[in-house]
Amino acid sequence: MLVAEAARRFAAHPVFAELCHDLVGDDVRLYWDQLVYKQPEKPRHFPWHQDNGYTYVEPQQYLTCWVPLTDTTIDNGCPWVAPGLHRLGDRQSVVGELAEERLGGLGPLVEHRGDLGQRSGVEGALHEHVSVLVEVLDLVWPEESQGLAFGALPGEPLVPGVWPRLHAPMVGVRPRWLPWRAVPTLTADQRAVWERDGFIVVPGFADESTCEALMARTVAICRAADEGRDVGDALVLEEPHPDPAASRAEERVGKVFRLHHVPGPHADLAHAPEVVDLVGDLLGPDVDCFLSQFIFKNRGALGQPWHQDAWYFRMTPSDQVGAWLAVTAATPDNGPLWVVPGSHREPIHEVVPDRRPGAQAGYVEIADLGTDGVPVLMDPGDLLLFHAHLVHRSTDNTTEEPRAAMVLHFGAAGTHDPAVDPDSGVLVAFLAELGVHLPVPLPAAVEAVARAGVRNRWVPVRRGGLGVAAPLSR
Ligand SMILES: O=C(O)CCC(=O)C(=O)O
Repeated sequence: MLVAEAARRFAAHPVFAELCHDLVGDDVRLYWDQLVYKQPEKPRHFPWHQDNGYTYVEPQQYLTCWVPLTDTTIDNGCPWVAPGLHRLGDRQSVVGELAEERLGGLGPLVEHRGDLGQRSGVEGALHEHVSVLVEVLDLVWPEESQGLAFGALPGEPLVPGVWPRLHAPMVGVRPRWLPWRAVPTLTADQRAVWERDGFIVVPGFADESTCEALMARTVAICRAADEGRDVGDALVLEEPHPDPAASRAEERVGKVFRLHHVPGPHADLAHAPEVVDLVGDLLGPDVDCFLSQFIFKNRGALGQPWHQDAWYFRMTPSDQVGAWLAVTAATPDNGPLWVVPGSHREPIHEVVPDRRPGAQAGYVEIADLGTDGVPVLMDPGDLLLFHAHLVHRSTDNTTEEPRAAMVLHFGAAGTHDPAVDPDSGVLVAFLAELGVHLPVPLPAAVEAVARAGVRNRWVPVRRGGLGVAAPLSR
């Protein structure tokens, strides 16, 4: 699993994570993997056994996922199981005997295969992965079907929602628990640039299909909202002055918020190991995503004036990280971001309200900045990571085509966010600082609306240095 990328993706498939969460617990690691290849006409009988007889893991709380890569029949060596004997504990030496005696025989697993597959949804979800897996595994371990075993790590507290940890196969009789990472994280150069400038650009970060999926789902949400259909928790914000010639719903939308906890491409991006590991390098082992917005900047739309995200966030600590993914190109004329390198070391600036006709409600501006900053021109798929104190803006879109970006904001778990503080007094004071004055005492209905806000959920994406699985569509 550590060697082959396709094998790693296979083992990290959300279907396994979901099954593990349901059957083992929340903090589940992959501790063993093996390919078993049964050569034709070379019978290799594996006697009755219990896997825990081989693992020496405490607690004996684990799940083996046995995935057939070829059709599995009685004649070609399918697994056989003794139903119910899992309740008898560790009886390795007598399991065969007990099965014969108490159950009147043992059934082959093959009889249940289709039904089990259908019930758990495994078959469909894995279908696309199997061919690539077979191909890669042929190269890596030409001799050996695929078995994966997942278990809780002994002696560690259970943390909700943690991905399986992948580690090397057992050495001797004791498993070695090794943390595993899907992709390289920040290089020394990137870290140095981050320290110096407060932002880094990762070219070619996301592929075309990721950008297309983000765009397609957001367009679908805009159209559904426009037709009065249910869009779940997503919040669609119209442009204050849309182009009068705009015909499609998405051409009248400025931003769509609250996407990172809804199963789909936005949440997948927020949980992607590539994103989470990079951001985790900056924020530590326990990271949450607290804000998501898809920004359309349609023909003629205004940009956002100079500001620091920390002004809007008011969090403690205030070192959040923004991830701005270019879904379309960001060109000099279509309203790219502009940044002031090094400004992440500055405190939060004073601001004045943005009074331009057509500006989004609530925009503020750092007036008299005294610098022009630099534009960040990007190709589709490029990623900008930036510090919450970095002074930045975006300019107007003077082209005919929309400029689009998917923006996620991450913070260290445990950060104090006044927007979600249970004390309504804190919420009222926070909103007052942003210029939104609510009545005190706060009526329940007003509080509910204020709490919905644009950021209403802190969603774990990394715990203990490991990625947390994205929510699955049911
Ligand atoms: O993408 C834009 O036009 C502005 C985004 C921005 O400044 C922000 O998310 O803080």
